[in-house]
Amino acid sequence: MPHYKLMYFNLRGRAEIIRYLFAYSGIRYEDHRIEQVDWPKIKPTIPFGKIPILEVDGVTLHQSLAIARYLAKETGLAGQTPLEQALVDAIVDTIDDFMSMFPWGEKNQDVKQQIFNDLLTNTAPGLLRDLDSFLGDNKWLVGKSVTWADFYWDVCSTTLRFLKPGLADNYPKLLALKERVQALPAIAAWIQQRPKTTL
Ligand code: GSH
Repeated sequence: MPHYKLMYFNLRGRAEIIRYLFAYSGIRYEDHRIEQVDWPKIKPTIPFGKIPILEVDGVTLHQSLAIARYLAKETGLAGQTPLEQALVDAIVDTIDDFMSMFPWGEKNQDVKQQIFNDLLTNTAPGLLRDLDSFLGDNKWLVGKSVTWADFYWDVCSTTLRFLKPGLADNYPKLLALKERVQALPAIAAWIQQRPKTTL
């Protein structure tokens, strides 16, 4: 088993999907959380200057979704066939397109609040409607077993529901999917033990 070292801030953020994959598959890893104040010193030492990164036996991977996809393939959570894998990737990218619209680093709080409100009020409903109809009456988003697309929905919607409590309340099937993910014993244990952060 390779030695895995994950580096990110002390947030769920873009690292949490990776932590879910480690938790679910029971793979040991170093969950290295850095302080914001130390970041300017660390940034120039990191290829591409962004986190999360995952060191795999000394090889540095960047891009959260590339890392997550690699782990999902290693652990059987990427989808059972190439077609399922493409569907999983498409759902993850669809959710990520939305998450990436938020100006997370905006310094002007008024501007930030205005854009966040607009996205949560006017853009989120279309995404939720589409995800709900994609899920239909199925247990999992793609195929007959859980994939990292289900994890990604849970991770991202937890943050979205922190930002706008009640978001997705009109979509009980999407909320039930969230509960199914969080009830997976290894995920439930991780949620219980993880550092409590707002984002
Ligand atoms: N698409 C990249 C991913 O998913 O990994 C985005 C990485 C990214 O923007 N990371 C942020 C970061 O490194 C934290 S969420 N911010 C510090 C900086 O840009 O200096």
